[in-house]
Amino acid sequence: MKAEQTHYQSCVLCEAMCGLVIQHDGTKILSIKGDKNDPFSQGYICPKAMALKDIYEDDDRIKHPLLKTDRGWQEISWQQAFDKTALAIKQIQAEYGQDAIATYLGNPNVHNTGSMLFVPWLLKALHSKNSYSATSVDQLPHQMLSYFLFGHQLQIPVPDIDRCDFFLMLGANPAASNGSLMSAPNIKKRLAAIKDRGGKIIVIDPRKTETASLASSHHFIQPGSDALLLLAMIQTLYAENLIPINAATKKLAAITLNWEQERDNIKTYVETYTPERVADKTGISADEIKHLTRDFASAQHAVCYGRMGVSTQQFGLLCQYLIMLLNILTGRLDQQGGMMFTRPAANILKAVPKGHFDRYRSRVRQRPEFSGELPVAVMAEEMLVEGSGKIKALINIAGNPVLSTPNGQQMDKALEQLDFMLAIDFYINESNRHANIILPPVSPLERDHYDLVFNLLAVRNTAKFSKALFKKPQNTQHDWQIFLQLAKRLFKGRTWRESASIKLLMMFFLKSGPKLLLDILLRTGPYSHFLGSFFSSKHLSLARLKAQPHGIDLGELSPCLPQALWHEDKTIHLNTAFFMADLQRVDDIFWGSANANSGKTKQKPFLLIGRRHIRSNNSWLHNSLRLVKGRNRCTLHIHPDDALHNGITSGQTVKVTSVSGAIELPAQITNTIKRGVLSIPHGWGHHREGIFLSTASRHAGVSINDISDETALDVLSGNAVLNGIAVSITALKNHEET
Ligand SMILES: Nc1nc2c(c(=O)[nH]1)N[C@H]1C(S)=C(S)[C@@H](COP(=O)(O)OP(=O)(O)OC[C@H]3O[C@@H](n4cnc5c(=O)[nH]c(N)nc54)[C@H](O)[C@@H]3O)O[C@H]1N2
Ligand SMILES: Nc1nc2c(c(=O)[nH]1)N[C@H]1C(S)=C(S)[C@@H](COP(=O)(O)OP(=O)(O)OC[C@H]3O[C@@H](n4cnc5c(=O)[nH]c(N)nc54)[C@H](O)[C@@H]3O)O[C@H]1N2
Ligand code: SF4
Ligand SMILES: [Mo]
Repeated sequence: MKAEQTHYQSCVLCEAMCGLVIQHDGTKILSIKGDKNDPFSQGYICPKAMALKDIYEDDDRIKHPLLKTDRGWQEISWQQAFDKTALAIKQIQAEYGQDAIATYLGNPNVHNTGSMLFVPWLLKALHSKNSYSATSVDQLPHQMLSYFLFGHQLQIPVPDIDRCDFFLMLGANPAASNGSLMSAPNIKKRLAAIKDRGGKIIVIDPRKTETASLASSHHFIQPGSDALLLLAMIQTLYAENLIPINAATKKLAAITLNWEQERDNIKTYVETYTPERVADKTGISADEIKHLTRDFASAQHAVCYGRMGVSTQQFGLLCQYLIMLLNILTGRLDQQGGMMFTRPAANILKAVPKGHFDRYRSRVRQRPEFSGELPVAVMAEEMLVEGSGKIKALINIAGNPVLSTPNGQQMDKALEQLDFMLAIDFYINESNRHANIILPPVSPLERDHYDLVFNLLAVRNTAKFSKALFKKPQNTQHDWQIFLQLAKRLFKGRTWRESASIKLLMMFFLKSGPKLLLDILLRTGPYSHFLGSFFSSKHLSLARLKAQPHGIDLGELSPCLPQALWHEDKTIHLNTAFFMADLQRVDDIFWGSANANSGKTKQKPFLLIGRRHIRSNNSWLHNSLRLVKGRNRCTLHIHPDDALHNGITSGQTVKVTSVSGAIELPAQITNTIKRGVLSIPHGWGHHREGIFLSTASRHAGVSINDISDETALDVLSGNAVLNGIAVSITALKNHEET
């Protein structure tokens, strides 16, 4: 046996960035534990960390480029794979135009340093308007909000959880997700600390979640009605004169464009949304809404935060806007214990476009782009509807749209009929089974890591460089190398300027990869001052970070305004007219003749929402035996009264039907869900033919996105509606124990 060695690195599986201590013998992983010396996570890890070992050892993981042939998948060389791919793309673009190639970027790209830095070059080489990503089934409202208010799509403030004493949380379940747009390892401890210092946590959720059970109080809310609750809270602030005049609100007033006028506009907009009027629609009484508002306004350090449950619903962007207004009106933005901006050591904001809106629209549904992306809910129709401008090919990078985007069955059909599909992924998932070529990058333990994205969204400023645990095996490629190799071939023969730019890029970066860029970002970042000049060895640099394998602490969040504003006039632009225009839709849906849900959805008796589990990660960790063993987790949560009323007993198979289709799964009767609401986790349903997944989970579960509705959008942002899907249920005869 070889000598045991210790390696330190950060986990890349979710947003919490936990520090790991990995014992290994040079080829095998012996154990993965939490790193007590990591200044951010301080020893915490969750059960998913061990999946890094499972992914590394997984025989189903692809290690060579694959070409689909009549005789099945054939291994080919990297050179062949790159050349074939580039040729196919060039031919399709020559025949059908540049927009005939679509790209879909999945979630793991943002957990991959090389992908973050180099995928823009591939996109640039393709130059297609059909650019899609998981953003529009996730945080698009947050990005649009930050673009409009602060002038940059990624200037997203986060809750200062460690110093707040009143945490109002809507549509988030960090006890299962470990926090999102709020990187906060060991969230349960951080939440417990709020209560220990005499503070309160209030959770608003149609489910009494793992987080809700840790909270001071929980309010069941009708899915999709948060905008009403938030409007009523703001109405109460005005009606009861609860808007404080203090240093915090004065500072915000001074840096907000047309503050007085906007403040009066808001008052007029919200006037009719009284707590009494919205109580029945939300399921929260008028008295509770008023109390909540008073408590929020009077707490010393309060913050209101909303995540997936309020972003991926019919009023995603309006909800995020109203949450921000609540924070701004009560002086919580940029204040200790409130919503604060971060100061990451390597700041990518300068390198990322600030954003733009509605420069062009999708062909079929005329949906506006945001910052060069169209909503993924329109991707399948752009592939299926005939006509000039139809998508003919897809490059799917670290994504699984068949399981992750609305109406997966339609997506499945759309991918099947493409002329060409390339997947860059180390698994053959439900989407990639339709690929012609699959290019597998190395696994997460074979690459260096610096978290460019989640340090931007972390509740404390820290920095850490993780060296790869294992050397990249010969004849394998990093994601970023794949992107550059393809970009090089696609740029060939283009204008002199384009060819020159890619040659220069290749010269500098094909060898150094992300490291050179990372070093520049660190040396030019906000912590350069305390460490000396650009070339000084004391400067915060990559070398300096490498010498600190546990990472370094850069302190708590501190006020960043007005410096963090990107609008030229250095003010916050509330843009009330743009956001409040959506109130018309609120009125139509809640008081008019429109259906309770947007899109083609017809009235149905139940509203369906999702859920996450600590041992799942979207659609792709279900081949790790240790994470999937035990009881089937892909169950239908239903309230006991609803079960009784519909003749459903525990474990009974239930057919859940929406306008998009039907799925069948076992019932789990629980009073942790609101009456009239059902819940199914996403990412399951691996039964489709042709995928590589050898654990029993191959046959477990169904995909909720087979019944979500691609036409249901948060119209203001284009984000998909994944929570609050109208469905009906039927109890089936067969009875199986769960
Ligand atoms: N109904 C419903 N649907 C949802 C959600 C929901 O709450 N409810 N959540 C949504 C959200 S928030 C998200 S982010 C999306 C996620 O949706 P997607 O991003 O489309 O899918 P993932 O399940 O994350 O699949 C990731 C794929 O990337 C591959 N992969 C992992 N690491 C790497 C890598 O380093 N490089 C490459 N090239 N590939 C890699 C994995 O093998 C896997 O096949 O799902 C969304 N869909
Ligand atoms: N273990 C695990 N961790 C993960 C992931 C994972 O799949 N598994 N995925 C990662 C990713 S990509 C992301 S984006 C984050 C997401 O992290 P979170 O935003 O914390 O996501 P969820 O756990 O889905 O929590 C959403 C909550 O919204 C509630 N909800 C649904 N509809 C409504 C509504 O209309 N109103 C209100 N108020 N609440 C509603 C749901 O019941 C649920 O409790 O998690 C990340 N971390
Ligand atoms: S919470 Fe779990 S999955 Fe997320 S970073 Fe930490 S160990 Fe990894
Ligand atoms: Mo996500």
